[in-house]
Amino acid sequence: MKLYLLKNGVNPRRVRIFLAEKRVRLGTDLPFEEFDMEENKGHKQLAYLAKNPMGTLPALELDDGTVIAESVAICRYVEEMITEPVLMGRGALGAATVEMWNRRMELELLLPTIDVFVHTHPFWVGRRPQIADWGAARRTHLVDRMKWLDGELQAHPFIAGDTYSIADITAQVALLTARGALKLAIPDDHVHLARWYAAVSSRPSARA
Ligand SMILES: N[C@@H](CCC(=O)N[C@@H](CS)C(=O)NCC(=O)O)C(=O)O
Repeated sequence: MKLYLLKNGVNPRRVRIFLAEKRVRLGTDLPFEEFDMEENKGHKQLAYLAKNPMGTLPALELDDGTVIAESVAICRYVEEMITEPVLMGRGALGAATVEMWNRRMELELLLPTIDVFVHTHPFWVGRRPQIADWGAARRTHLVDRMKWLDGELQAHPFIAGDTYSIADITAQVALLTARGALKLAIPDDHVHLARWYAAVSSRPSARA
């Protein structure tokens, strides 16, 4: 089995954190290869495109050659193989609740963060078409959703309820990127969001 990653990639980071929570040590328990957007661009070479024609990361190659792309699909596979700690919900209601929150964190936090980054950051000039108005609109959306999430976290310690889950990981990488690449930190008056962010950031997996 081998995991393909991209240096500094937001989605690869989700899988790295998920694996760390499952106590899987990259390189020791699971071989991996990390591509670099700036240097080798190995994910755009034929060898990788033959495995994942979309040329995106992460991807998990199984021993029989099967390739699982999409961060959540990889996490689902790991969740089924390593059942504890549960990160994708226990039972029908637990799994549905975590899925609901993880989708919300993808659609309402992570995708807007990536949109603002791609459409407004100098790194993407010449790499992707940039539409400044779309970037600005998505920034407004992201700010609005941070406020919404602050309100939600008044009622529960973690994103999907009382226990840490993949939804926390998705929100964590989104807000990490917002703070770093977009210079959009959690506002001082968002005390519940700040409390949650401090809690997830202090877990050992945050350094994965
Ligand atoms: N929906 C996919 C997104 C994968 C994706 O776009 N990954 C980015 C890194 S965060 C990537 O591979 N970018 C390289 C490129 O598009 O050339 C997932 O959740 O894994």
